[in-house]
Amino acid sequence: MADIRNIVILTGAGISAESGIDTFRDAGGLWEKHRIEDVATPEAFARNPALVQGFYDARRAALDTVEPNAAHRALARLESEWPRDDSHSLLIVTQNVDDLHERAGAKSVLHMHGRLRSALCTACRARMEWHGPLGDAPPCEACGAPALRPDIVWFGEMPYEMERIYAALASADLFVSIGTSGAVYPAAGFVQEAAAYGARTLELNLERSEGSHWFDESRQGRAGELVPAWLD
Ligand code: BV8
Ligand code: ZN
Repeated sequence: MADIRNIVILTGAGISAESGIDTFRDAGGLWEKHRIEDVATPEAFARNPALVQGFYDARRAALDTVEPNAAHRALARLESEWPRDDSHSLLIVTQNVDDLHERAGAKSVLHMHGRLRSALCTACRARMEWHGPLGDAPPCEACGAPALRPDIVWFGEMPYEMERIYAALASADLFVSIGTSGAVYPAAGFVQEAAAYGARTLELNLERSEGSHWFDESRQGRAGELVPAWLD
């Protein structure tokens, strides 16, 4: 790792699996209990806001019952030891909407698909920290309207901070993907973007993913073991 100055780490649901948070596509995953079209699109929210609010209220509440695992802690340690000068950078881009990276101590975390513990006002577009349920239509802290939705990027919506992500990929020496199936774009295309700019690419995942063939190296195993081992 000594020759690495700029690193981008992409994480997906697999890094939180050992903390007890459902992944999306494994057996019994979130999407098995709900069809994506039913709960994770703007159309679903317009059609049945109570169902969608309930789906996210349950997942937000579940955050109180889980803890970061060894993989989250290993990444936080890597970040704390990363050189702090303008010729080094480390960015964790997560597809996850949980707060386990932050609770493990990571600071440089970019939630490209939003966060469970944030609410977005559909009236004034304000975003605010939110830990309770949204299903009972609480008023927006900025404009007072009962118009808060989960601050989650749904299918068909633009992920957050894409320019910042592509800038980081363009200057990365190393791109590491941890616990993602490579099924969802634009995240699934980041490995090709980074490689096109000359980054080395590494995948750490329980099994081979849809994107494994794009990586210089792909290791299979549980994140709780693979990530600390990668950093030792
Ligand atoms: C966009 C928030 C355009 C929700 C998520 C038709 C209509 C509209 C769009 C599309 C379309 N067709 C295609 C698209 C594009 C679409 C897409 O890619 N669809 C896929 C299904 C084909 N993408 C979008 O819509 C994106 N937006 O395209 O906007 C646009 C452009 C310009 C202007 C405006 C708009 C937005 C996508 C974001 C959707 N929101 N999340 C929520 O969380 O409820 S995506 C959702 O799936 C998750 O957030 C997650 O990020 C993502 C991928 O899942 P993974 O994280 O990879 O999890 P998964 O279960 O799939 O895999 C887990 C992996 O971990 C497995 O490989 C497993 O082996 C491994 N694992 C398990 N245990 C462990 C482990 N690994 C290690 N250790 C373990 N212990
Ligand atoms: Zn508002």
